Amino acid sequence: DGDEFEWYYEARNGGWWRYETRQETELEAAFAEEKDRLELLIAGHVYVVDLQLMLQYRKDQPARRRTIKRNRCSVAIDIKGIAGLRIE
Ligand code: V3L
Repeated sequence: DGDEFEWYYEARNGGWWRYETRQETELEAAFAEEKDRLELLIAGHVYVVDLQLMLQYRKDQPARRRTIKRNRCSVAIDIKGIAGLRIE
């Protein structure tokens, strides 16, 4: 299905991590609703995802940001794994 999208956050040393499926669904819904931002609970911490600037950061550590990407499934990118679980 060429109209499906996947969501990624950047790896610190190059490449991309895919968000877990449930969070991808939340991200896609927020994007469709044209929300400016949403909050996700990740490993017990609240993260802010800014859909205007397309970045995420832990709410209490806003300087440690990661770029995010909404990627069409048919477009190949350098994927390291999903939510910290390595592929390969
Ligand atoms: N989903 C899952 N875990 C996350 C996410 C997310 N959206 N955002 C941050 N973490 P920070 P390298 C990542 C984890 O940004 O060295 C990867 O998933 C984050 O996990 O400083 O970048 C890997 O597991 C990190 O463990 O707030 O390639 C790991 O980093 C922790 O939250 C190493 O990946 C702090 O991230």
